[in-house]
Amino acid sequence: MTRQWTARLRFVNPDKETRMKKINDILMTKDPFEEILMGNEAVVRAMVETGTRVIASYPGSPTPEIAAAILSIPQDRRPFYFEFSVNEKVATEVALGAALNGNLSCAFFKSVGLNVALDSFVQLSLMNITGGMVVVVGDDPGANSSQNEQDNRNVYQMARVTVLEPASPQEAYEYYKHAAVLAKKEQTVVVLRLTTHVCHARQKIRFGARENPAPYRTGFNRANGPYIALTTMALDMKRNAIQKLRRAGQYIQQAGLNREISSQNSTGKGIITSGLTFLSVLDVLEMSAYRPDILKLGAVNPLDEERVLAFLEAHEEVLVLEELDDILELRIKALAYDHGLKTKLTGKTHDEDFVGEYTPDKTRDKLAAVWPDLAIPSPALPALPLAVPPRPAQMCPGCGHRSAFFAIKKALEKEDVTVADIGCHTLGYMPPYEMGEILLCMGSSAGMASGLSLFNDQKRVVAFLGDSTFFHAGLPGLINTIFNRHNITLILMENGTTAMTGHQDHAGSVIPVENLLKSLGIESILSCDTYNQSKLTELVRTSLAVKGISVVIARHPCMLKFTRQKRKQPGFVQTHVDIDQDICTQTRDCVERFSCPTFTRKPDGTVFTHPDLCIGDGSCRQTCPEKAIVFGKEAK
Ligand SMILES: Cc1ncc(C[n+]2csc(CCOP(=O)(O)OP(=O)(O)O)c2C)c(N)n1
Repeated sequence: MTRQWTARLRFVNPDKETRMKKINDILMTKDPFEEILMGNEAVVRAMVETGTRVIASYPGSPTPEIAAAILSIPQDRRPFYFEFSVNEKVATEVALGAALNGNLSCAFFKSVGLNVALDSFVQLSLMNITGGMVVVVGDDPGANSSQNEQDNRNVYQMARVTVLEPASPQEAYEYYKHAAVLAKKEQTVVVLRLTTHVCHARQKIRFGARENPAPYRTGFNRANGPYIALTTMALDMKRNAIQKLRRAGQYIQQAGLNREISSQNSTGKGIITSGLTFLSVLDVLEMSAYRPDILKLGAVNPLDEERVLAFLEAHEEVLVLEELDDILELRIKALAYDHGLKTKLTGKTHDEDFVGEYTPDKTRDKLAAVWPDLAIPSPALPALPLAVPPRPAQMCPGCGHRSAFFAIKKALEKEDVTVADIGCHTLGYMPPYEMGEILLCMGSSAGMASGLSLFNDQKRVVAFLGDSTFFHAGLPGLINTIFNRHNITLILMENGTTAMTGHQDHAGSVIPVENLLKSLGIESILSCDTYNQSKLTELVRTSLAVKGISVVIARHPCMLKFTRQKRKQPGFVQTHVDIDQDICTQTRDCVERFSCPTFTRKPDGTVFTHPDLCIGDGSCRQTCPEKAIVFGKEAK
């Protein structure tokens, strides 16, 4: 199958360093220009052009490149204030506070970040946000880098917020600008709903000019409120939110955000779609026997009922094609029912329709099932000459978490229960470590472990937690453990960064984790470097013998971050380890128990190392009972 529309988006990743150096110049250019940018980067240019003044975020895929692009602009040139907040809820609150001072503001985060922000987020539409506020949420259909593929469109109707959904990086840029204009005009919040491949695709985009930023404002005035949504006050504020949403609908119509792509030979058929699915539909219809008309919705809330009704009336059959849940479909069916329309409406018909991204292949299958006479050929991508072996996710060479898992496993019994949390250390659940048997969401390990420990004298319960997650949502669970005197061992995997999402800074750089733990009154806090494996094993054993809460801080800097920094130093020589084949007796502990990707077993049973993977850290050397792992020739 040819992919003309989705292929116009580029998914390649050129040399990151060079790109990031260039990107800040691009983002700060004064006059209009054209450039190939990633969706996430295009959003930053829109922030610059719209005069967004305060931006707050907590990292998470698919949006961390928004932060990377922002941070590529040196702080003294940055035309806005930016911070990584401690979590998504706080980011939303910081952005709101700044907007109540009169500054256009923005909070951005990933799909599940909205769950964390929700308590504050649902209040936003009730507020008169004088400066205007945009919330950028990166949904992740296909769960490419998330613990689920939740469809946040389910929430927006409840929260009574306007939601714009771009299909491409170009639209991501344009729609952010619309969101900003509307948010300022109505003194409200507008959501820009991105999805993974809109965030990460690259496209040549025509950008506008930028003005010098206006001074920061500090003009909060409670007379612009009410800002306290208590009892009956909340009802008037809700009435106001409904009015704003209605007026947002008028803006959406006037701005032409919902558009129709008409065909000469639609044969009375139409498709209503939005987001990236729209591009997949265009791709697939390149090869069809006829082309249904398309109504492409750029605004998923409020629904442009007038436009949708006119489209339904003009067609005998309409297919609603949307990724994930049947949000549009149910509302469109209700609309058709209310107006007594005879249009045949089809949407999701199988469980699989609710699962995964609507790639051109998936979209093709759905279209072909609903309208076989479209006669769309089956995917015609050439088969690969060799089956590519699956490559499971794994920790990087030299990762301190690997050393930790190797050491901790030695201290555990088979029946002990281990509870995972979210971060690079989640990979501890993979063989050969197999630690962390349950995972919910960020910061959930201490709470779950506490529940598991109740009435449980037979099994010891161990919870893992990363340091960024500790501050994000881990603290309440831990405080609950202390408060209610639960009996767990917490292993804090401290690597000094938010590793999994690209090494963002976190509160631990200002508030040391160990100090905070001590201040909570935990009596048993032990710590060591994870490369000191025998010591870590011993500390975990000691900790497991403690009744009540005990903590082991398993510390080692993230080696990916550390090695990248080291490689930039002049005269740096990469060292690596080798196997001394004269000593090696093929116990294969390095491959089967330590499992660093540097070690590979040949068909004849001998083991060799990959110098291109090995970072020369040597954390593996203590794992070999024969001491056959030695530093290579370049070792210092
Ligand atoms: C609510 C929420 N926000 C953001 C993320 C994205 N995310 C995945 S892991 C992680 C943090 C990992 O940092 P840390 O706890 O320090 O563990 P590390 O990866 O450094 O081992 C983040 C922010 C998420 N999964 N859920």
